[in-house]
Amino acid sequence: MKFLILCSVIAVAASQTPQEQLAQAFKFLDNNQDGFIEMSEMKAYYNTFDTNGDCSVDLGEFTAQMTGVAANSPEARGPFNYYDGIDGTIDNAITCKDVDLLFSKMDLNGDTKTNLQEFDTVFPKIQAGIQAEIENLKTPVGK
Ligand SMILES: [Ca+2]
Ligand SMILES: [Ca+2]
Ligand SMILES: [Ca+2]
Repeated sequence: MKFLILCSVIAVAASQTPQEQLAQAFKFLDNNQDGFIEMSEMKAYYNTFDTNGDCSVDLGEFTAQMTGVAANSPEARGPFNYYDGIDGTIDNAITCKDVDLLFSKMDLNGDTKTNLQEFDTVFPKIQAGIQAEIENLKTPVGK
């Protein structure tokens, strides 16, 4: 369940509706259950990946949180590439900057909190972005 957001495309149960997935993901990230996802809560989640605390999560740290997914499979690489590239550079690291930018993507009205309505708007886009990365990786090079 740890990897719910970062690997949302593969982690969620197929039996759930998109709305259920969304509500579950929101509830998971809203650690203190006050109805808002705060930066501190995003950081806490990020820190479960960034186990050595250097503000950089590499593919190894990322996939260490996944079960049943090969480290270099499209299903692992796709979400990694998506989050890695949020700051506009693919440097094989999901950095604190990527997370900051992910959070500002979610906080549409800029009040430093993400409510369910904002999450409802942004989460499907994140999922679509990840899906696109996975499809991209599955397409043979040179096509
Ligand atoms: Ca909260
Ligand atoms: Ca990066
Ligand atoms: Ca907000």
